[in-house]
Amino acid sequence: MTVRDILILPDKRLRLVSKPVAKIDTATRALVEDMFETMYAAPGIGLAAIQIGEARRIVTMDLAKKDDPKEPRVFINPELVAKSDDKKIHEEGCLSIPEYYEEVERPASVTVRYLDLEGTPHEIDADGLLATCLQHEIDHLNGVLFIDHISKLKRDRVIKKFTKAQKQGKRPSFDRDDD
Ligand code: K1U
Ligand code: ZN
Repeated sequence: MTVRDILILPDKRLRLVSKPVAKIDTATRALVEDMFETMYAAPGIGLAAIQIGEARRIVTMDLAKKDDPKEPRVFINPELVAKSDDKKIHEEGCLSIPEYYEEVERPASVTVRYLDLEGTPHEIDADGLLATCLQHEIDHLNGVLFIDHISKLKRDRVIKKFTKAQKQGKRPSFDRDDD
């Protein structure tokens, strides 16, 4: 098991559309282990495989509260099959856009179909943080970032800061009151 490097904006690979997993084999299981190691080390509550450079439709997640037992979840080939008309605003962050947080409006509840690590199909109805996190991660599988859901003005500013920081070999800093 390895903690892998997380791709950071403006890495172009974050815009790739990931390919479905055709067979859940040893390599898939090894990748999932690396994803959990990387997600817990970050720390984060979710991770899409493309964030460690693997363009496959795999998501790991753990929404357990700090100090509670771990609740690792794996979603293979997750599909959004239904979404509510009512919307909810939630503050989001992204391990590929470190230290930048912004409010995002998304459907309040969703239904997601996916396979578990044994290849068994499931369908879950999600609301709250699970709904937000599932939508955020499924977006990653389609090359979409949470900054694509905010104003163009804010998005362009974030991309500019990260692009400049990358050229200087630094990390950008954000003031939470910046906007
Ligand atoms: O996909 C990612 O980049 C992971 C991201 C997931 C996410 C967070 C918030 C809303 C939607 C999706 C993160 O995990 S950012 C880090 C984070 O939220 C966190 C880290 C440690 C403790 C609690 C939260
Ligand atoms: Zn993210």
